[in-house]
Amino acid sequence: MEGVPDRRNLPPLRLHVPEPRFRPGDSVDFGDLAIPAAGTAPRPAADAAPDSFHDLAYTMVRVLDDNGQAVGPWDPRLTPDRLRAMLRAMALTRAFDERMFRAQRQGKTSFYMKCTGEEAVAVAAAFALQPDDMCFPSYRQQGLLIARDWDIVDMMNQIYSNRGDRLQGKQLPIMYSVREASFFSISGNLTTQYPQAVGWAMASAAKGDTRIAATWCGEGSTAEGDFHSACTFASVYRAPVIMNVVNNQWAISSFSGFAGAESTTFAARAIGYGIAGLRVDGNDALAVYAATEWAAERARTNQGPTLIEHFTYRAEGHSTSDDPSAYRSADERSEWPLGDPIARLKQHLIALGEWDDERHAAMDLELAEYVKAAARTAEKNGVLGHGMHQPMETLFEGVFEEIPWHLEEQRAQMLSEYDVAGRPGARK
Ligand SMILES: Cc1ncc(C[n+]2csc(CCOP(=O)(O)OP(=O)(O)O)c2C)c(N)n1
Ligand SMILES: [Mg+2]
Repeated sequence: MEGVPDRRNLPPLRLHVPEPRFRPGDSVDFGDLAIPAAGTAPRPAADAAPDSFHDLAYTMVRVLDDNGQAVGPWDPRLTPDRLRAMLRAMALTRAFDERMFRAQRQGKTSFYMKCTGEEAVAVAAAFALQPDDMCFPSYRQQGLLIARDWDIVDMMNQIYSNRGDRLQGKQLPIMYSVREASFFSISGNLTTQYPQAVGWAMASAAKGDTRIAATWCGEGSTAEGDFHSACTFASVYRAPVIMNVVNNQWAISSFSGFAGAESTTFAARAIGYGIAGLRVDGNDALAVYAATEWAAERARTNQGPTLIEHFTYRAEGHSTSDDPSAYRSADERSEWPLGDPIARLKQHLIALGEWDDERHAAMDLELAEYVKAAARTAEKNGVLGHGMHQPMETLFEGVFEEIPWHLEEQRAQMLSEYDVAGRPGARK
């Protein structure tokens, strides 16, 4: 054809389809993973321009070294009491996860999601934020509520969708909503919390308030359009918000390569938007604390948003509906070079002479008993399969301020056809 160049010598075009490095049965070697030594990343002034520290999006802010010492400019210099409180909140989060996972296997709830190995990401951030800073989490930051001392019986009531459930069984288990703890309703629709957090932060600034927002999403969720529109708004209006990307390397069964991890870091997403970007060792509670504290100071002093990638590893299944042995090597967890966040903070406290194995074992025992007792209390309000826990008519409440006529009609019809226990047959 005229005008079309002769391309016979060109190679055929090829599509690149990412493939995870290790599949079930493969032996795992993370030896070539670039992990900078603790203490090597510089700490810019909180009012430094975002384009003056692009390197921080490619390295890793790390405080705890292999011997459990806190080193370098990011050491937040917390008191032993604060460190112990943080350790306890992380251990409680894990104990809570264990108990609720078991409750799901016992048929007491339909669904649960653990955050094993990622406890530092939520707990250390909660410690670095003010208690009334507004959090817009994903489903894997239960550690925020626990670190804010929210009643775990209340959390369990939601998981059991029982009589004590403040959400009246209208949300999937674990999708908490706690206004009193400045904890925004979790949504199952990935990344919707990002533009919501940015919008909330913009409103806080527009009103001349002093509270900032923080939000979390997984690395897989950065592929959502919502992530990118949130970054644009945050950058343009310099919204007082901290945007956390929890890179646990898996999005159910698809690995981080499908969200772009083969080409660059998730922290580097910040650079294109002119946002401050940090890449942090997510299994190092002190690094997470220091990065959050620094980002919060930027937000509070009108320096604008910060995007923090927390490099971590999802140690267990995506949820109780998942079986990771079907798609990844079982050795990944044990070979993961950044270790376990609880073990690392424990090691640090022991190195300081402020903790020991006996006290740790006693704490674990006490926390296991504590969550067991809480579960018993919550279970008195009902569990899955034990009939209706909320009056059926509440099904129609809480969405519209005034129930529209067509829903009112449906409610009346339902009440005429079902008894109070939800069985067919009109109420007496
Ligand atoms: C918009 C949307 N797409 C897909 C899903 C199904 N889904 C639920 S969780 C998930 C994986 C998310 O992975 P990631 O963002 O890495 O978070 P992680 O679970 O690892 O914490 C997917 C695909 C969903 N809930 N919402
Ligand atoms: Mg993930």
